[in-house]
Amino acid sequence: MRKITTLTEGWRFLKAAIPVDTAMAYATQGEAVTLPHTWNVIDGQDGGNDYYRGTCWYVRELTAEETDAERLFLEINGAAMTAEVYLNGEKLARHEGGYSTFRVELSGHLAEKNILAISVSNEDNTSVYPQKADFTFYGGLYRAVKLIAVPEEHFELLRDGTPGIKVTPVVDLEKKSATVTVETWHNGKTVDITVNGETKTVERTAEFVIENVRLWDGLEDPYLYTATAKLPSGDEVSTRFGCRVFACDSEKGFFLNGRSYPLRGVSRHQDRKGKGNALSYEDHKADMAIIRELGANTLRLAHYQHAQEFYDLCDENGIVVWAEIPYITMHMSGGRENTLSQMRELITQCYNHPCVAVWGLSNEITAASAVNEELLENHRALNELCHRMDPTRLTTMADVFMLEIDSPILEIPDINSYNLYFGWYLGELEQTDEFFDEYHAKYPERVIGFSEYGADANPAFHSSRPEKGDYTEEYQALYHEHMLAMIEARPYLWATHVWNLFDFAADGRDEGGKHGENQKGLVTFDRSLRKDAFYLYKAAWNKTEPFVHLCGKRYENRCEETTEIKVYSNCGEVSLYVDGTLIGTQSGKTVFRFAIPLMGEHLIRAEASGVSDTMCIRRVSEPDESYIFNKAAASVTNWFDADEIDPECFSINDTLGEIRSHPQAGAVVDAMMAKGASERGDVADAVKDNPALQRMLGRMTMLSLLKQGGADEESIRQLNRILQGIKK
Ligand code: GCB
Repeated sequence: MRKITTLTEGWRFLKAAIPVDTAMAYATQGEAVTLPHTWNVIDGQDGGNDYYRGTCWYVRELTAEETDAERLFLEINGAAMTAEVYLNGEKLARHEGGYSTFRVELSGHLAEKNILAISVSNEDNTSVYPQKADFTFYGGLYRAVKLIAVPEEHFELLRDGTPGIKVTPVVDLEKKSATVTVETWHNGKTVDITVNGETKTVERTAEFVIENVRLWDGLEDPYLYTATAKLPSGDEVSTRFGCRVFACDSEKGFFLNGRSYPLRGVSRHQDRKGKGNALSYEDHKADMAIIRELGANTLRLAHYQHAQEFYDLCDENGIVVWAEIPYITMHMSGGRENTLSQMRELITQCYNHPCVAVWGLSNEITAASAVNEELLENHRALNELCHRMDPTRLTTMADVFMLEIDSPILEIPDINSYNLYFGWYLGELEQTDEFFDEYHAKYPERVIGFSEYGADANPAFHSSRPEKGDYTEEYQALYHEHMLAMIEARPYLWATHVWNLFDFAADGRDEGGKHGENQKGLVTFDRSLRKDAFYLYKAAWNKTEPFVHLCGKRYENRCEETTEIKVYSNCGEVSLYVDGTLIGTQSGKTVFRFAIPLMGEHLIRAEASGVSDTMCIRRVSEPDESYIFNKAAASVTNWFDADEIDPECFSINDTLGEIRSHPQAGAVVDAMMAKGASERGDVADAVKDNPALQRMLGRMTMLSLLKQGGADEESIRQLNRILQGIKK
């Protein structure tokens, strides 16, 4: 018999790096908290990059009833980022890594009265990942803490947080059968293992054959089997598993159970507004409901191991998962062992989940590190570890856009993926298309995916002329319309993941009208508002029932004589009514556009296959200032009318590449850029020395480069005047 007690109540919390003896004295005083808990719920979400990163204590008395066991283990499902466990002042364990489960044996150290004290630290250091990344590293005991009481004879609990049971199903699609190997770890002699109604008594490992196997078949039928193992002592473990076949093809993309199954979905960060990473099961379920509504069939669970409950939800809902460790942005010479231990734990703890398709080795690791032998060796070691522990799954990596496609690091994982933000941080939307076309043409035999893309949007901001960098809901929607079409035209992309499903905390950010948030989410941080771009993907992916969405509901006050009404729908035909009158009916796919004259206040209704959506908009004489984030940049849009610019001469509308191909015009911009570079130091050097980046910059217009660099109106006008004086 195994008894599990979740230690929710009774904790005292102390935000101070004090010695254990002092901390223990707080077992009955100090701030009372319940778990899950993070100390960065406010300061980690409000901007300024000033959240508390240090050591805190969680102290609790254990009752006699709680400690009554033959063998007693403490299970911690998430202690961010490092933790030390003390019982009655004696240090029993240290764990490094904030996202995985670990266990500590308490039996043998118990006394009459027992005080458990756990110090947790999210202080910066040079050996535990993550240290540099675009999200808040919340500190705390932010998942469950449990006591597990087991008999003397029991399943293994200590090694890398193992579930004690490992199930490997191998499916024969032709024979419609699966061979299921169940391995167990325990200190007994024999074990009874049961799968699908059949029980075998073995020492450790048993093999079963399931005929007429019901497959775990993605969204359509994510069927789960259960394997149970029981020792004579009564200790029992069980796990669900799924029988499925994943495969990747460099031309045809991803395959599930022998059929083409393009993976199209989103990434998820786990945190929430007002809660940080201290989530309830209800929170996880609510996230999954949004994912189902969207119609995504894959999730990249970024950038670390997520809660077991969430992988369970992915199993149950047929979502194919990319799982990864937080080896991110910057390689640390002292962090090699930590990358390996976090990967060991990830695989040990997530192995049985049928949803997991790939192990991600790292994310944008060359953003702040050179590709040198040390980095390559670390990746080879991780890759080998994955293959050794799990020959059934592929490894992958999320590459930063400026990583050269012929870099040797791309040859390490089984398949690859790029994070590209053309059309947001840098460059134009179409450069994404060009990037993949070039890659695929150069390496037709390599499997490539699109692991991140997105644009920030604050749903308070709106524009009829959306532009990169304006943070409007409309630009985000346009950006994703482009990407959706780009993806649909490239079936070889094995997986694509929008960055991100939800806005999330990045305390170092301060932009787009919000402090401390990355606003690339399709849904707001508190999950209360779906931005228009959410419905674009819903229209493309969710086939369950007809739906229609009117874009621009929050963009009520408009100035223009004729305004565009955009409708997203999964139906083939959409009708638009203005003030009750039918304006038009259009056939098409996903995006439907109507132009309507704006006179006063209008009630707009879109209708398709028996469903409808309505909104109200009105004509105003002056632009509504509350819709504009960057008032200075917004005025730039219309500076130059077409007739103001002489097309025979250079202008800021030409690309940097075109301008540089002319000696005189090139000298002008080079001089200007050299001045900018001397002000920027190492960043500029990194740009100068990076040929991939140089090529990309060459394709951008001078105007977009200047705006991106934050140039003011007068210097842009001045440069344009000079360029207009130079004949092409
Ligand atoms: C990336 C990172 C991700 C960031 C994202 C962004 O490439 O992998 O962690 O949040 O870009 O929004 O800049």
